[in-house]
Amino acid sequence: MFSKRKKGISWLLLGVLVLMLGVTGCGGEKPAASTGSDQTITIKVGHVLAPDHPYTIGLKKFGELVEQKTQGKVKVEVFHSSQLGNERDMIEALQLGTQQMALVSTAPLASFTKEFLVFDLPFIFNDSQSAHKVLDGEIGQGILNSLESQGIIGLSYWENGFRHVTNNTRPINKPEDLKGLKIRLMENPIHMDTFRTMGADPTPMAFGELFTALQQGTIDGQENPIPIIWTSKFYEVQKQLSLTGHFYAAAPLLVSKTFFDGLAPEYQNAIKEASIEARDYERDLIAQQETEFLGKLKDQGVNVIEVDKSLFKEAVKPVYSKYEGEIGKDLIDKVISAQQ
Ligand code: EAX
Repeated sequence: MFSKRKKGISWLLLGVLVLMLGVTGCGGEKPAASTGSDQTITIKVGHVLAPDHPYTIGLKKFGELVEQKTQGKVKVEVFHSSQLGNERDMIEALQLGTQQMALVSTAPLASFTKEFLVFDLPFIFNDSQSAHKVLDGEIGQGILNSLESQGIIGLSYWENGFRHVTNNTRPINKPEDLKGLKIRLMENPIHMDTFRTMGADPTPMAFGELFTALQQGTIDGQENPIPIIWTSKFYEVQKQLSLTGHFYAAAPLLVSKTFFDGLAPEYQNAIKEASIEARDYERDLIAQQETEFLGKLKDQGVNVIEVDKSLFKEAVKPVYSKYEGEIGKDLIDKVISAQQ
């Protein structure tokens, strides 16, 4: 029926149609990325800690995983030591879309949303495993999702760790020993009230200013986990360490919603998967360093004091009464019972 000539024209038209579908993506597949499938996307991720802290090592691992999962199309640049600003600056930059990612403690998030306050209550978590169970479960994920209203996507909870008090004035064996000491804290109302309740003089300060303030003696002490006390060399300016473990600092890995929503689904999935795999890797590093570095701190002449934590737990009970209304007694009870 068809002449050879007409058949040839049909095949030609069919070829043109297939070519058009392939080029314009009308065939249904989405371009590999909003910036064009042949371009490399670079993510800048910032944090405030030292280049050898698990935050840095874990983020480098995250970058390797993302690059593998996207065949090299998405790369991650890690900026440590507050190179991109302090934690509040970076959270604001994510909201504006001027920075792609950040790894911060939950405490500074209190200035943006009240949802995370429950995690900043003193002694709310029994141990790291219990914290991971709550954070990685329904309660933690629900609170992480609340960040979307702030223009931020919380990918997973990494770990900063249990925080302990250091100072250069006197050994701290019991809460009363904190009386009158100027202690630097993160910018968080619960943290400030907790130390005020114990008689200290709390001073909010960005992490990047902390070492100099300790060195100059403008503050007497601070509180942070063992890996930070070692990697930020606080042992050079702080000779008393009391293992109070008064706060657990979770560290959500955050991405700008504006940036993330512009990525192709396959890149979004790669970033989500990598954030979980690297989270577990980073948590293991924190656990290793908490054990390894305590001995090193003693070798540097730090007086390490094992305190009776029940004295501190009793002293901070008024903080729960004060914040029960704002946080919600039912949420506090849920976090406690979820650890049983
Ligand atoms: O998130 O500020 C602090 O003491 C935190 O431990 C630090 O920002 C890491």
